[in-house]
Amino acid sequence: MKVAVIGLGYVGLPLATALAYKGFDVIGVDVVPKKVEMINKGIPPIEEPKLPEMLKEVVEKGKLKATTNYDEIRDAYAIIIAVPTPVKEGKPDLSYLESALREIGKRLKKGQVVIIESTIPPGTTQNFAKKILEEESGLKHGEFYLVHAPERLAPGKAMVELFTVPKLVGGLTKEDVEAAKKVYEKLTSGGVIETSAINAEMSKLAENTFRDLNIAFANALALLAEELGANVWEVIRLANTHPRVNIHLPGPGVGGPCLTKDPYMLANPMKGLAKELIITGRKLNEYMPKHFSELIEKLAKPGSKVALLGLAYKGGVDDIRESPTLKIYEYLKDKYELSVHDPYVKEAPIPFTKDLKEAVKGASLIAVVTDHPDYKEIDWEEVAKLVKEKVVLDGRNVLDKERVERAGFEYKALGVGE
Ligand code: SAJ
Repeated sequence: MKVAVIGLGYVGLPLATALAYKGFDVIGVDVVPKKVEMINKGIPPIEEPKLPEMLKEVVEKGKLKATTNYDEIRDAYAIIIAVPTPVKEGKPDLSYLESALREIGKRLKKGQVVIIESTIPPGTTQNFAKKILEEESGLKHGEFYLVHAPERLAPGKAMVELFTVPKLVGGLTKEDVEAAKKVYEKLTSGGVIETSAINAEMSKLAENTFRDLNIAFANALALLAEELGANVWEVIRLANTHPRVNIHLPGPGVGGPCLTKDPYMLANPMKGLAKELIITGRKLNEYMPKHFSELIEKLAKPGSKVALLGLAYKGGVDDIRESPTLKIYEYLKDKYELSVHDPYVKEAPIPFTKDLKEAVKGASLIAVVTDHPDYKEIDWEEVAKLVKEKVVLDGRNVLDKERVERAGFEYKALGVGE
């Protein structure tokens, strides 16, 4: 079965590779020629565990071919859209989606199924995508099929979860769902869950908004714990021993491309208190980098060197999209001599080093921003020899307090009051 994937980024490339791996003949379309060239050589332009080996294999077998030419989608059974749908100042920008839909619409044939994997505001499949496809193709929905099957890729785990996580397939009609099911039932062992387009749209946004609000609650507890002299990590650990409680973890900020935008897509069409609830949670999470910067300012004298550990938006990945570190860097760059360390990141708009010794040399404060597993293994006795002042601020509760203190450091943590 031939399948086309439009947009070969963080979602589209792992998906195209996974489909090819499962035996589909995949055409990947992207507007960036350099990306297409790399993919056709079997080299992924993004970092993702297991992707390099799998991509190389499917390209060598001729199961995945990338192109900039939309004409190659003509004889595909399904056309899957995985283009970005960014949110700018709280408002979704559907321009990439629109241009993909127009290009597809111009070439759409009877019987083809169009699948939107990109995250979209509720109602987009019915009120936006269907209209554009009908307008461009001259066909009526029913002659072609249309579903929303939201991507659920967590960077770092994509090449595992694509084959195991249940897939939501939301159609405008039963026939839509049946048509798209033929693709996904061969891809994931997690099964296909059939629903309507509007329910799929809302549930995708609900997943990430749930997580964002839950983290905002944890951050609210952290701020209170700092005021009251409590320890938020202990508070959450205790609360989570209740069988029906699962409070997430606080931190210096919530990054990544999903939790930072999906709550806005969900809240925009809401009204009153419901809207306020979600936006307030988001704003609280957006405030955390500033709060963490203020904690740093309490511990380090202006002009001294501060080492920020972690530039990726979450532990164990090289992805810096919406990383809290970028914001903390902005707040503090004129006040301190900043060094930024990250063992995974390859490129960034701010200076950083992979060498921990270089990062901490002469520092008056070491602040952990990202929960990279590597930070658990730091040799604090060695670090103690390099720093100017022995003070550590742990933003993610990743360090072993006793080990840090044994090396003579003063240990401070986000969410822990005096
Ligand atoms: N974070 C916290 N506290 C926590 C958990 C996370 O502060 O308790 C922070 C992380 O440090 C990070 C941010 O939140 O900065 C986001 O990380 P994440 O692990 O929550 O998720 P993402 O953005 O990598 O991926 C999410 C996942 N969604 C859910 O778990 C519901 C993933 O499964 C989705 O596929 C992905 O969004 C997506 O593409 O929508």
